[in-house]
Amino acid sequence: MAGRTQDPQGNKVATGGSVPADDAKTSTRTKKAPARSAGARAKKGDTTATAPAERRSRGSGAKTAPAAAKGASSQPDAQTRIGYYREMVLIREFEQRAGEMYTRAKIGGYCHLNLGEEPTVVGLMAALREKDYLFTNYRDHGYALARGLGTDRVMAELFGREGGVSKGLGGSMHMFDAEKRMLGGYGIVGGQLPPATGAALALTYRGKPGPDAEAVMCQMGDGTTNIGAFHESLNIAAIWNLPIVYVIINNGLGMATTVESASGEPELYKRGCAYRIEGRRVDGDDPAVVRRAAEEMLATAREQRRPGILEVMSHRLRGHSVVDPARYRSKDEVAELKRLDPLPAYREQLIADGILDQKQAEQIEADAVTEVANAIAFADASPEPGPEKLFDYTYATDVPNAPRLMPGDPVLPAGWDSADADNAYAGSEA
Ligand SMILES: Cc1ncc(C[n+]2csc(CCOP(=O)(O)OP(=O)(O)O)c2C)c(N)n1
Ligand SMILES: [Mg+2]
Repeated sequence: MAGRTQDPQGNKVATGGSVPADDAKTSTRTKKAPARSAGARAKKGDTTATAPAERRSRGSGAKTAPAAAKGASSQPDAQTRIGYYREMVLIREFEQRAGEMYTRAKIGGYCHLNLGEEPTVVGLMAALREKDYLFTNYRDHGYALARGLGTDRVMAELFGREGGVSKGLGGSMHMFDAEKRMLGGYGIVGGQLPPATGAALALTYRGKPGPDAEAVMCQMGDGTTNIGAFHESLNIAAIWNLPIVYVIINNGLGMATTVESASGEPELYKRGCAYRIEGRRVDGDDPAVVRRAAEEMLATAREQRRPGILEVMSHRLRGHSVVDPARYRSKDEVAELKRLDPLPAYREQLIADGILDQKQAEQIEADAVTEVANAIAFADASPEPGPEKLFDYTYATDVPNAPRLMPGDPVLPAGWDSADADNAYAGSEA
């Protein structure tokens, strides 16, 4: 059913695009024509999520994402919340220093930061189990850190050094670690969706559904929902019952373009309606709310092999990338974003709840400063990959291409000798 509901913890959430045929029809019928103007956006945002206990003001058409229902009713224990704060502060410090390192020309190429999205990132990564698989877009530093790839190795990747997670050959947009099951880091908008969907298909060959089954999380931005690969992937996931959760980080903007001006259905969690994929929208400022919602959708993926869409309402505090001064934002919008910054709010809440005192909070912040400074020193000391490394990681296997194999088939025939690879390749071209 599209409409209002609560999660098992009593947090208000919005849902849409459910599985039963009749409900799917109803939800399509009841949808209104989308508002197009910036002025209408704030009004529309107010009507999306379900009667929240507390609602954030969004000013007059600020280029910020509309708020989702706040879910503050049940919180995890003190240590977990302190742990969330520690992770969020580390990502914040990492991203700020990454921006600085870019201006010092230590980092080249593209560089997109997770500033403002820290609670969303931390909540999502807390929901993901070690054996699950993660695919993300180019705004991937925070995910790599929270997935445990290591501050040193992530910073070294930004610096393009051998000590980086992708041996310095990927850079900011291509964080990858097969052991941690973080399978990228994709620079093409929507590029992560088909391989993530394929990974979910592979899981159906590898094991049976159940509470311990593996699942895939595929993160993307709001703008990505207008790419063809989004719709193709959703359709495949629906008809083949794939264990995948598509997570849409709605930060209100794709570069400088608002969701409302780019999307026929700006309530993005409903965009699975056409494929009968359940969608849910949650507040991205609280890691516990994000975690619970993601865990529930992952459980459905594991146990019932049903895909899901989780829309997380978040903020992009700065420009699209570090070189974007975001001049399209008015002074009021910038001030509003500062007010919406979820990190100081989380800190204040922990102090108000008696979980943290000022001194402890400062210690957590000082620890992050030290850890990131050490990571910068590590990255600086790490050697650059020489040109001889250029082709070392181009192919995953000894064979250049294997388009006809199905998941589970052996890549190499029995008795294959890697010394034959060049001959075979030369032969295939002849
Ligand atoms: C296929 C393709 N088209 C355009 C671009 C240029 N581009 C890079 S990011 C971006 C906006 C994506 O916005 P969104 O999906 O909301 O993600 P966000 O940057 O907000 O995290 C665009 C258009 C691209 N990288 N790939
Ligand atoms: Mg966006």
